[in-house]
Amino acid sequence: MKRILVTGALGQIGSELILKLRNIYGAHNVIATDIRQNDSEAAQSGPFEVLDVTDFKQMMKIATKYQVDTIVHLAAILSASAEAMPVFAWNLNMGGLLNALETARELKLQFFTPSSIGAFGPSTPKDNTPQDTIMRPTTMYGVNKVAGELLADYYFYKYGVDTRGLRFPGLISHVTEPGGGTTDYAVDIYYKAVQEKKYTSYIAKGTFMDMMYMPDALNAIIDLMEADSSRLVHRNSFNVTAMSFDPEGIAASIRMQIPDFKLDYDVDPCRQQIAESWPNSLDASAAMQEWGFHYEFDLDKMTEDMISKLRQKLNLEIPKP
Ligand code: NAD
Ligand code: AKB
Repeated sequence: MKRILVTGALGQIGSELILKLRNIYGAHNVIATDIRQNDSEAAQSGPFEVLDVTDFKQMMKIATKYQVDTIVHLAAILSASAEAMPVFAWNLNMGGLLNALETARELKLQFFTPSSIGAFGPSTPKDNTPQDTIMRPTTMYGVNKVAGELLADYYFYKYGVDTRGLRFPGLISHVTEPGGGTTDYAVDIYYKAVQEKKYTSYIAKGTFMDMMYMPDALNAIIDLMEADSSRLVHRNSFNVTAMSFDPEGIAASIRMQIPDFKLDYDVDPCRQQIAESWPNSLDASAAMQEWGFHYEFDLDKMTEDMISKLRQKLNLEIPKP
């Protein structure tokens, strides 16, 4: 990667990935694009272009203008929103992906896009879910992700495009709030914990899902993209994970920092059904073996960092011991 075009760059992942890529590869070598513009650091700290990923001509124009050698395709809608707008989700998630792959094929670019634990379904083995296993998702988001993994593999085998991907679990971060996902509760809970010392979970007690802290997710993207291509047996997409917990588990971790934190439940049937169709925990050994995947943050280390960063961000007083 030397000159990188990022789509959907103002979202939860992109707004942090852009800054990290600019630190490593140089600000002018990372072209942030999104369908909207704002005054965030990601939009202001280097080249930015408005790009709707469903517009192939515009994508080609921007990629050619900046002579990029890599495309990181992030623009998509997430699981809960996709379930509410399935046709819109198909058109954006698949149409945008096809345009990004075609751009990579025509301009001979390296290519990255994230898949998700959403690619798995109720018939997938739930615990220590293998890299290669049954994938019959029951959500539109999951259908998009499985089809996307296959399509990216197809572009590698058919056209030699250097496609790579990660099956991300729920990502937890403090810079940009997530939107439209099923795992968003695991971010919301920290905001409510520092502000109100209580949280009402829309995910039920006992529902385990994989999660990862954003710094580890960003490192995983860069490590995979920089990995020796000849070592990659699985390209699209690698299981990666750093932790698995249910709402009680994250609440217990928060209580180590905020002892009087209270958790109750008002379960949302739609997001609960999605969560129940996903694995409890993933096996990430293929990623470890093929390109050295590792993570730094377990649940308690992430909780400590999230709470401290959110208190700074929200200008909240740090309680005296
Ligand atoms: P996000 O919803 O936070 O950001 C998506 C961005 O895409 C937004 O800034 C939005 O403005 C932009 N966008 C929407 N429609 C667009 C269009 N037509 N053209 C261009 N941009 C458009 O999403 P995210 O969490 O940053 O996720 C990025 C990718 O990572 C997605 O493919 C998602 O499925 C995947 N993923 C995310 C997570 C997670 O927990 N965040 C987990 C697994 C996989
Ligand atoms: C979602 O909940 O939709 C995302 C994901 C795990 O893909 N966070």
